[in-house]
Amino acid sequence: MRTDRTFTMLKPDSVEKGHIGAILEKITASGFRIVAMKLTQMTKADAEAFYAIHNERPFFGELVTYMTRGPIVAAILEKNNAVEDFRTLIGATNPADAAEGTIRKLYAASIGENAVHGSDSDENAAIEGAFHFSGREMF
Ligand code: IDP
Ligand code: MG
Repeated sequence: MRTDRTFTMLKPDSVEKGHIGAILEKITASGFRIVAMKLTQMTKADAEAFYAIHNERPFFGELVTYMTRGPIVAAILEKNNAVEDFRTLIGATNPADAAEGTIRKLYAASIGENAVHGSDSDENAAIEGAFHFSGREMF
């Protein structure tokens, strides 16, 4: 399992608010190389599958509605220690708890609408990247 790649989504709130450029600038300035990237919109079935691990949680319906309401930017990112370093860059799930300067502190509105996704393990980074991209879309 490679340890130098992670998967991210700039969630619908980030796209709606015009934050794509600022967030990508922060990501690349932090040393991540873009391996794959696209603007896309998840269907209800896509979001239910992507977030299947959360399907018993009380916020699951709200999460699926949010993640499907508009386009997202999906991307695979490369850097040494990518998963952990990207989680540090995005900050805590709840922006109220996120460290100063993190993407969620800067751009997230709430624990639900929290601007960005970052994979939580190397295994999930590979699964999530393959969910959105074919091998010929990775560079
Ligand atoms: P993470 O995105 O920081 O890994 P997870 O616990 O994996 O956080 O939750 C996945 C996503 O579900 C969050 O990013 C957020 O959009 C949403 N979510 C998590 N907890 C809550 C909550 O308590 N209320 C509403 N939405 C939530
Ligand atoms: Mg998570």
